[in-house]
Amino acid sequence: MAKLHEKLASQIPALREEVRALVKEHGTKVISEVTVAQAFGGMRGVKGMICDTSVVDADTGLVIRNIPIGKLANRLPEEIFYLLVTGELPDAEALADLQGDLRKRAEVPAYVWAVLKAMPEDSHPMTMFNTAILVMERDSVFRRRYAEGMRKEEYWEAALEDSLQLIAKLPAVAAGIYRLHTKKGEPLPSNPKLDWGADYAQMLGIPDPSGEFANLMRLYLTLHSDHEGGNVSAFTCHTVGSALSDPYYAVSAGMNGLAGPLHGLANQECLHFVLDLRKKYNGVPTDEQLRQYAWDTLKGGHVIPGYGHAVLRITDPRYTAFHDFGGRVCASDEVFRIVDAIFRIVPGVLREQGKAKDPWPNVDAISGSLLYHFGLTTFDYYTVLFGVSRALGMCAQLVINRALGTAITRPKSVSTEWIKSNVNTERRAA
Ligand code: HAX
Repeated sequence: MAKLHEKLASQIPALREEVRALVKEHGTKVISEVTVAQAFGGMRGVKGMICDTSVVDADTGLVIRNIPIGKLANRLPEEIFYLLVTGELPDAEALADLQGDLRKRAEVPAYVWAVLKAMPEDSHPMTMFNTAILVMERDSVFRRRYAEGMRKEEYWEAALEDSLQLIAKLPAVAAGIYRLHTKKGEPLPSNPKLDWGADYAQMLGIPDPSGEFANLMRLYLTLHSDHEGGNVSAFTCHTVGSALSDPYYAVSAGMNGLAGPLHGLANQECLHFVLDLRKKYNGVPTDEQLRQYAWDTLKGGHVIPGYGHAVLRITDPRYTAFHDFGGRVCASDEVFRIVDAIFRIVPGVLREQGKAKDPWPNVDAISGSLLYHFGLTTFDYYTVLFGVSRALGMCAQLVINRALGTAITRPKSVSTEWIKSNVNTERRAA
């Protein structure tokens, strides 16, 4: 099978032609309408952009290139990146080539560590992560080649080059941030014999005699890699990239969205929720205690972290994949048992309250409990792990968009006055 670059080069002409023909033949067909509620409500459900890397359906959850995420749980994150970009899983040769390429690019420039070490000690790990990505922008091939007059047909190659540089370095950057933030010591060197996920695991410096922590990291990095195009981080990355800002700028912007409590920070919030429960009830609460706690949370005006989703209307299949892992590796762990108990009770409470459209758990409801089991107990670091993984999807989407010559994002905003006068016109007409 062809190496990643060659594979893409062979696919792109047909992809461009397909899009050109679709727009030419069907450009005026209507695929979505927008209600007043959607305009005020985060554009939820409005179909207004294209993303081919993955699809999230309310009833199936994440499907990457026609493969449900549950069927990809045993794949390496590098395989997922190849799949996201090309639509096919790599064979052994193409995978080995990609892994070799990433290894060659893995060394983190010394200036990154100097910048990170100069940051205030109480900087949030996501701020450190974003800063590291942004400071590496000085090495962007996309920006340099654009300034030199790069042709539009070549944008994707420069975007891929920056993406591979970034993806190769992120595990070392992120692991180093963990060690600096937690004062565990200097960043640990990459081990070129290991795959991307296992190398990240060993650079964190967490003891792993069973090898299961490396397995968890591979799983984590695979499950979080992409979630179609409209979520806050992907959409932000897409928008910034559409201005032909290079992938360092675009991915860093996406990560700033991931840092929000309703998005990537939710995994941190979830574990707080679980541990608060454990503290309050001195162990695994009874179902009745849990029901009361959930109601108190809602009545206090707070959301139950890890539950609900903007798109999903089922238990997130990524939750299920993590649950399978936890059931095999740490079924008797108290924190894992509390996560299980929450799953028994909270959907019923949310349904009874009747506000959340999706009463089921999303991926964040469980991921933290598994990290915690292995001793990764620095909650505010969890979103960085998420970010390392999601960089795969953001970069894949950027490469495809530059290949297709996707236009600059520029939806039309309207004022509240405009809405009022249009609604009133309709009422008068009716
Ligand atoms: N607990 C309490 N109330 C909830 C809720 C929850 N878990 N989920 C939704 N609701 C509420 C909303 O706050 C909203 O209330 P208001 O009408 O008072 O504003 C109402 O139910 C309707 O919301 P919705 O349409 O069902 O959900 P949204 O699309 O607006 O929001 C969220 C989706 C994920 C942000 C939401 O479900 C939530 O806040 N969940 C908890 C936080 C969380 O788990 N976030 C991680 C999501 C996965 C992710 O992106 N990870 O990166």
